[in-house]
Amino acid sequence: MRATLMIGTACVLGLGFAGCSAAQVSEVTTDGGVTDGATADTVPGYAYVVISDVEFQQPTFSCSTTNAPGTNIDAVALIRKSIAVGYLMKDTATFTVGNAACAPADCSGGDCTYASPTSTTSETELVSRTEGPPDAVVHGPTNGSGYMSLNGGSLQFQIGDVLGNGPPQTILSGDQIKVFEVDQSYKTATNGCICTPAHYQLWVQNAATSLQLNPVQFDPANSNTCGAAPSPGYQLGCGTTAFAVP
Ligand SMILES: [Ca+2]
Ligand SMILES: [Ca+2]
Repeated sequence: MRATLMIGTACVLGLGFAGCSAAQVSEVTTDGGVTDGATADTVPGYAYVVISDVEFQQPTFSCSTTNAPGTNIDAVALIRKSIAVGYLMKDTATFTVGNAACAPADCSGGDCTYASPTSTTSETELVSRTEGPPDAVVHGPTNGSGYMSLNGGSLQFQIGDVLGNGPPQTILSGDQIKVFEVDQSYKTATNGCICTPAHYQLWVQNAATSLQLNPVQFDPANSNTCGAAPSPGYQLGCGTTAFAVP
């Protein structure tokens, strides 16, 4: 079977995906080491991930329930052969405010503490809480740490190494993307966390396409809200969820 690998993926991973001319993309055949110099005709993976918060579309959603409205992102892992090989890469995430954002006065306590731009905490600080391995903690009466509320917005980013450092990794067919969302698995006997499993879309992107992924596994702690497993064709994450890259 003839397979091709691409060398010089830096141009594939580059912002804006400009400049990937045929001359810059080398092809290597792996069926005997013959290099014919032809350009591979498909981009062999995805450079970016996008999480888009749709929790506000749920009939039970209310801004006043908490001060952490919508999807609460702790971390995002790239899973390859059942092993986490990377996490959301530092300094690559861009947050986009959503149209359905809760205003500060609408959130519990009159402050959407974990959401940008409605919190006094800077967007840079909030976004940085999504980088690297999971570390979110809900502290009960005092502020939690290690996560960001999307508040109807979206987050686009790349995947780095197991500490979230660069360079960015290419996401491949057969991989999984696992989003760690502050859900029932973060609830303890004493922290008083409501910890609603939030609903969101997950997309992977390359120069040619933006592809919405299907969830393949929900966390068992969220079965009351999410069910035991995603139904065929269901396209939303629900709390901490693994998605398959086709
Ligand atoms: Ca975190
Ligand atoms: Ca949540």
